[in-house]
Amino acid sequence: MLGLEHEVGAWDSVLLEPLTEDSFIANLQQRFKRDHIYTYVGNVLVSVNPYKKLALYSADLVEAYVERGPFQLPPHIYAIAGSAYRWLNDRNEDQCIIVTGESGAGKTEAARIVLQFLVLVSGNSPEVKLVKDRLVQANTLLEAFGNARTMKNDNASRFGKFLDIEFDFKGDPIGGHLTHYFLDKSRVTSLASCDRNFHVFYQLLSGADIHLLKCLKLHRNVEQYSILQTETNQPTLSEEEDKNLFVYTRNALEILGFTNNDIIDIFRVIAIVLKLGNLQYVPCNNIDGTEGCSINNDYELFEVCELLGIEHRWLQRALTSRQFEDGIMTDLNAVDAAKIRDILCKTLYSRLFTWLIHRINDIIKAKSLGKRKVLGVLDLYGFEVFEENGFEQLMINFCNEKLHQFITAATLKEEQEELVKEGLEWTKIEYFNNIVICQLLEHDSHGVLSLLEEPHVQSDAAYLSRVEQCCAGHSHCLTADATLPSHSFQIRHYAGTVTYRVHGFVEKNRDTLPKEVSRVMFRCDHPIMQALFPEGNPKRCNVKRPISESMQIQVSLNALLKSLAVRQVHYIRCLKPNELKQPRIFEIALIQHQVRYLGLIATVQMWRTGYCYRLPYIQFLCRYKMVCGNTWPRWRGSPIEGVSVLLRSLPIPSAEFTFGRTKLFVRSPRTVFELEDFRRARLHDLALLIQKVWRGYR
Ligand code: AD9
Ligand code: MG
Repeated sequence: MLGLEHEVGAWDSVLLEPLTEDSFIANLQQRFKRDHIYTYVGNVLVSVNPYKKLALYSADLVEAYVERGPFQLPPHIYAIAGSAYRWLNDRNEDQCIIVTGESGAGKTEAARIVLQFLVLVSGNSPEVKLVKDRLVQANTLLEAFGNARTMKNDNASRFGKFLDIEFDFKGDPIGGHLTHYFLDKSRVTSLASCDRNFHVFYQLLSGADIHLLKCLKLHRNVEQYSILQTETNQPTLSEEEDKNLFVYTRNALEILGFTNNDIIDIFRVIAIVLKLGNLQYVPCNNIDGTEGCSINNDYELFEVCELLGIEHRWLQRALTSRQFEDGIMTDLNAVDAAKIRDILCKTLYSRLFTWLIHRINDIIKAKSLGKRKVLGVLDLYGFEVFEENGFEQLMINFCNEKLHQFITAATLKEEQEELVKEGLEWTKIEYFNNIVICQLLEHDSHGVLSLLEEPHVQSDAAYLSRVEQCCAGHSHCLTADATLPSHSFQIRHYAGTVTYRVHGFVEKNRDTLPKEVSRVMFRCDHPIMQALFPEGNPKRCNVKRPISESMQIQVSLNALLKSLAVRQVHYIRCLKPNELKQPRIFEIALIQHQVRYLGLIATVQMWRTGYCYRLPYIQFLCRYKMVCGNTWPRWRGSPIEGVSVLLRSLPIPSAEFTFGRTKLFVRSPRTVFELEDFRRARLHDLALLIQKVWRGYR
């Protein structure tokens, strides 16, 4: 159990004296060495990944954090989750916890700990327990299907996840909703040398019993499947681990209410992807002298067709020929046919993932109507830069850039602007505003992402040339430079410089599955194919072309950030202490880099001189006038005078408050919680008084 007496360094960096970047990092390091991985910057929690299991998470500790409230116990994710939960219940306001940090910094673990807190802190009626079980299992399931090992992280999230949990007036979860962002589907068919494919492939092969394997026409051996092969092939997880994790994944499906048939159908799609990926094409000459191809290992295709429930000739024709608008069929050469095979594998997998999320959302949707509040947890993929970076990294880093902009605007820019507007004395705190990079990426007509949408950009070379025309000379973009590798451009992101190779950009951005393949998939007997390939329905004419990946991510991310802007937001900033994924190693240079780009020193300065909370006078009076007790409502006058009277009656030092033009500013979070405690105690007294009067009346 964490005890106050064993604290190391400063809990809250705001209290550091002197405050410098060095003292800030030294404090984190001193605490990290003693396994104190959490430190506050005001009400922001900084977490340094320990890369080892720590005894920091238990039902007892949850209880302690609930009983004693935040800021009375050492910094912890439970304290942040506890604050959000309290605000939700006491103030009836929607909440959000944003977890940030680069790949491997500990965001997904932190999000899991938040969920664990919410599960432990809320009620235990059978209905509530069922909702909680399902929320937890949804998380487990999505990790199996949406996470994979990369060079940076053995359990890297390959999709962005926003889980909104709905609560009733008692503070019990009654349902939830998941939103996902851009799945890195390209890894289904192409893996970097140290990476693995999505966990579920390995889990299924190791964990399925012999009957299931037979039913899916699979072999246990990973080496049999080409989409699971890399040059080095060093899967980190052992077969035993994958086998155990398969039990969790299967359990998750069962607890979420998927029937046995549903589960087999889902794994059948995984088996189809594995076997499709094995198809080999050999070139052949057609009678008319053109180049065609045939499938070398046709037995795989026969099995795929059995699993799909479709005649072999239909799929074989769709995979080896192409129909043009005028109805004329031509044979594909082996290279193009292999491309279609890969697109089909990726489309099948990513649409299965989306289908799973829709099903989960139906299952976890709140059943009861009525007033509810939501607490969301945002866990995206972290900023990443590899030796070679492609379309996926651009999408992922774009998300991080936008999120960073949101946080900077909320915590540094708007905060300072408001202080000036309210007439408070203020020395401006300097920070880097990455809006310039966001504009470089998503400018309406010539942003790096918008250029991908131009109708005449039909090849990677055409795209690169447009980037060179439109972005050359931008302070955060480098193009056509002798120092760059060929076919690439470079972006100086808020968190580091990344060189992107344009290979595959145009194709990956558009959903280019040929119509005839969709039509064949729609005709399959497999029960979910019609849902996965609706555009293949011959009765649906004029189906709109699907929106491109980059447009989709821009639209959905902007919608998310808009919705977050009206919530009370809490921040967990995760730091990665080393690139070796090892415990006990704290690389100062690596931490310094993250501290700088996250703007943490500016955040500490903001907190030292600034205010954690503000409320218009009239709202402050409405909420807290009751804590004045018997002295109220003797006073009459303007709201600001009322607030002065109120504050004089409280045992809180006046230095904690500053009067602005229209709002009262409060310095430390501790004071806000004190005010809330006074209010709660007063409400309790009033309830007792009412009971007494009521009894007397009866
Ligand atoms: V990514 O952007 O999805 O690639 P994350 O999500 O930031 O990344 P993740 O939470 O997956 O990183 O953490 C990486 C690994 O660090 C985990 O698999 C754990 O092995 C380890 N980790 C992270 N946080 C903790 C913790 N609080 N305690 C122990 C941890 N280990
Ligand atoms: Mg993650």
